[in-house]
Amino acid sequence: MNFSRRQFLTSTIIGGGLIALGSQCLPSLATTNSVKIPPLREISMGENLFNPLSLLRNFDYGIAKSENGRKIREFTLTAHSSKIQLNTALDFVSWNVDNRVPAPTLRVTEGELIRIIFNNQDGHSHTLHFHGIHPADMDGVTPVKHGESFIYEFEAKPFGVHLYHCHIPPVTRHVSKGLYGMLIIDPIKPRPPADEMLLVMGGYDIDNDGKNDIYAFNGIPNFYRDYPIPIYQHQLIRLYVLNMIEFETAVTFHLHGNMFQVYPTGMTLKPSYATDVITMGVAERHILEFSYDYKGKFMFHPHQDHIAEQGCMGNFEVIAS
Ligand SMILES: [Cu+2]
Repeated sequence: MNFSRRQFLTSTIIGGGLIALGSQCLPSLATTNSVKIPPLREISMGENLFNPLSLLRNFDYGIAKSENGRKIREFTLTAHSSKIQLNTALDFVSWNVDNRVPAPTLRVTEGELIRIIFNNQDGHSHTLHFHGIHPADMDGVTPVKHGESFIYEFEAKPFGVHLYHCHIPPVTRHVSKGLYGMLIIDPIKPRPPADEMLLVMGGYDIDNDGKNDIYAFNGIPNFYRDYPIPIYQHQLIRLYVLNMIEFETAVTFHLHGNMFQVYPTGMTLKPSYATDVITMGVAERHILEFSYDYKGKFMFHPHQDHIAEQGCMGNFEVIAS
């Protein structure tokens, strides 16, 4: 596997599945609590510093601290420019966090204090703007220049699936270059055990003409089309899904051969409704839950089919449990 050094150092195989473990990442209770996760195949990612299969179930819990009786989750994130090999013919210079697109998936529990030490080692000014509830001076709209750092600190609330992204204008450019990621705030009472994973939809404007040329789930176009995500039949899947496709008003997420339960913005503990296609504007995100009755290969993709045909396409490979 061709992981970044950090991913390699913080990953291990447990129970047949690849999950985050180490000083930066702690195992998700939800994914280690009696949930079987299929093993991942070994994949060479060419020039890329990250691998979408390794991002899929990778949740960064930061470093847990206690200060004055307060629980703190501390993260260190660094902005870079680095090349992504989008396909065999196409390289793209991304602006990113920690040399990966999407940025690390930060995960905390409601009520904890989030502290993010943001170092900008890129040549451009950037910020980290978080969705959620926080004071104005933590809103991440003040530029952090090249070589400078800023510490974002705020209480994690409300529980749900949130996001963070650069907010330097033009935001369309800074986001479509790759500066976005997911922030999951878990409810104090954990959700039931499930095979948890995340999908972030993004678009790349290669020629800087204000239109996307190619799209992806978790950074690399068509990756999960070519390397289906193994899941077990009858296993509850909890999918954290986020739309970060700029230049499109909205896209949908459609799952084949199944229906999913929708927890809007992840802010409910009970599903609101079931469907097999959900419309998401830019920055909209949800928790979707489902399990498969049948074995075999099932697609997932936006039903704006031109977007699916230009890279935002994936498959689940449902295997007998
Ligand atoms: Cu930026």
